[in-house]
Amino acid sequence: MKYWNDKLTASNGLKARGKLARLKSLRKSFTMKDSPGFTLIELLISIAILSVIMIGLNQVMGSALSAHRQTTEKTELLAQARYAMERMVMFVQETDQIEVPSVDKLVVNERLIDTYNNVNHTYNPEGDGYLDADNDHNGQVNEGTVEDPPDKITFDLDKTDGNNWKLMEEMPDYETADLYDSKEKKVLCERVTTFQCTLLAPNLVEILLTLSDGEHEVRLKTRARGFYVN
Ligand SMILES: [Ca+2]
Ligand SMILES: [Ca+2]
Ligand SMILES: [Ca+2]
Ligand SMILES: [Ca+2]
Repeated sequence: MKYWNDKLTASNGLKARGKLARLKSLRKSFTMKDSPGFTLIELLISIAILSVIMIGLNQVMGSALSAHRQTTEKTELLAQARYAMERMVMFVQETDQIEVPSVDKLVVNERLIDTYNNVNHTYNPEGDGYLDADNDHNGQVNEGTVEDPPDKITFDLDKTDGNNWKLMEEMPDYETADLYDSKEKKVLCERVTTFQCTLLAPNLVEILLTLSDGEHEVRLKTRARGFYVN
C-alpha cells in the first residue's frame, strides 16, 4: 500500500512540476508579447519622424497665417479706398458744379445733405426736407446771394505727414448760424500715394485714387457725372 502511495505522490509531483514549467513558459511568452519595449534607435527614429512632421506643419501654418494677413491688409486698404471714392462720387453725382482747382483737389457744390433745419437753424438728424445748401429754403440752392451763398465740399490731400498722406473732406457746418463756416476736416482715407482729378467736361470728372501701405497697393479709377442743372 505504502508502495502505491509513494508512487502516486511521485507521479503527482512530476505532473505538478511539468505544469509549473509550462505556466512559467506561458507567462514568459505573454510578458514578452505585452511589453515589447523600444530600443534607443527606434526611439530616436520616432522623434526624428515627429520632428519632421512638426516642422512641416509649422511651415504650412506659417504660410497660411501669412497669406491670411496679406489678404486682410489688402482688403482693409481696398475698403478705405472704396469708402473715400464712394463718398466723392456720391457728392459729385448730386451736384451742379464740379471744380478742379488743382490736380489733387476736388470741389463740388453741396446739394445732398438734409440734416439741418433751415427754418429754425438747428441740427436735426432727420432733416427738414430742405437741402442744407439752400440756406434760405426757397427751393433754389446756392444762389450766390448773402442769404444763400454757395456751400461747397472740398476733397484734398493733407501732406503734413510726408509718410502718410491723408485724403480729407471739408463740409459746411450747418449746425451754426454762420453761413460761411466749415466743419473740422474729416479723414476719408490714409496712406494715399495718388489723388488725381481731371475735369473731362463741365460736369464730368475722372478721379484716380491710389493707396499703398508699403507692401500692398490698391488703385481705383472712376468717372462721375454731375446731376443737377440750374
Ligand atoms: Ca435741411
Ligand atoms: Ca436758396
Ligand atoms: Ca447755399
Ligand atoms: Ca454754419
